[in-house]
Amino acid sequence: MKLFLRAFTSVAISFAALALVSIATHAQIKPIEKKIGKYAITIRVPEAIYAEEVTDIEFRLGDTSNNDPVLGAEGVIRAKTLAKITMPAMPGMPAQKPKIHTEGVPGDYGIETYFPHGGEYLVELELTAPGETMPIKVSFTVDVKDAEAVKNRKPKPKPFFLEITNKPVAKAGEPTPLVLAIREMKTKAIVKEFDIAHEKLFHLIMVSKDLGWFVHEHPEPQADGTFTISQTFPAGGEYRVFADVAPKGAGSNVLLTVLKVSGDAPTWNSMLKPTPTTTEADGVRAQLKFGENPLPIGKTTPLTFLLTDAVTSKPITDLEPYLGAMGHLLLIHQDGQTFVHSHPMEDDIATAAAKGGSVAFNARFPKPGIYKAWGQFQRGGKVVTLSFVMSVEDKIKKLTGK
Ligand SMILES: [Cu+2]
Repeated sequence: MKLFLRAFTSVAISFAALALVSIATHAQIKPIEKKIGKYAITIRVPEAIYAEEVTDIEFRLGDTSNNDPVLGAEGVIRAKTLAKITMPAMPGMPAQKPKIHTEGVPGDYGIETYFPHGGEYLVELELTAPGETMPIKVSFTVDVKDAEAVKNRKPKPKPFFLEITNKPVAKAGEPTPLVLAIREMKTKAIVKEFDIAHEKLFHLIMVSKDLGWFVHEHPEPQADGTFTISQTFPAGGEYRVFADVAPKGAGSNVLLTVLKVSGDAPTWNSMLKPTPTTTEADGVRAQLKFGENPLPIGKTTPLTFLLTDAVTSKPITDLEPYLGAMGHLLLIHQDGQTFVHSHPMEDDIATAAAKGGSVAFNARFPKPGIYKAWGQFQRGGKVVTLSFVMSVEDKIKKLTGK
């Protein structure tokens, strides 16, 4: 009853009848209303949207020149509809262009979306009513909660999954051929079309379970939709295989599978402990600067790599674009499963700063814990990888001791 009242009072009287219909099928709605010319657009976004699951956003296109005193604006059927979803804070992310379907009520439409991680997304709609030549454009933002935001919440299935189709018998120290397929969850069909993100169709990130070993590769696309690569794993154990892909029109998707490798245990230190914020590799020293300290949970926050020459301490000024950006940052939680989305800042100011050795990224930590970060930059045609381990603490938990 409470829900009913809240939904009822927040909807304009002319939409009351419509709200009743919606409540029957969707318990939690928060309508956004826009009026453009004679058209009224009502957007119904679920009150809580979570990342990593398919979500239905509905909208209604009404013609207010045909107003019914009870039902409100007459629903416009057979409108041409286009939707585009982007994340303004992460400009390099491929856009989602989800299909729009019609709902049972005339004038009602629905978009099936998938948000890869928490944050604020921009939804842009272009709607052309029959008889109109120009589309009406509506945009609104949706705040998506991290998949981890609520404990013990049963996640809905993702739209795609990653499979190593050749089921390799992997032995440490020996090249292992991997045949990778992205499949649709519903039909199990292999996805054959992808949008390019940062110059590649498929970013393959493989880590040992303890995050001590890391590679970022780009497997070769094959005619049947699979991707192939040969990889030599350094030690026995479990490896996490992440595919960062954008099936055509579906936006960014990070998919995970596990590969077991036989052989001797790693010789590296598998303890994951926070490291100093300065590190060196290949003659480059990196100092990591947090935009906020402590690092926030569930909020997009800047992380900057200040790169200097390890010998002269002078700023690095000869960075080359690597995969279409001045740097790339990958972050994985200590659970070996939670992949943090981070993107280089790509505006003019950030690009100019990067030429002076200060490379800024946006990242979003979905939950507390220890994270390992790998920053990748290119100099003289060679990729330099600089890694850090950092702790992201639950501030509330720390204060209250709970
Ligand atoms: Cu890549």
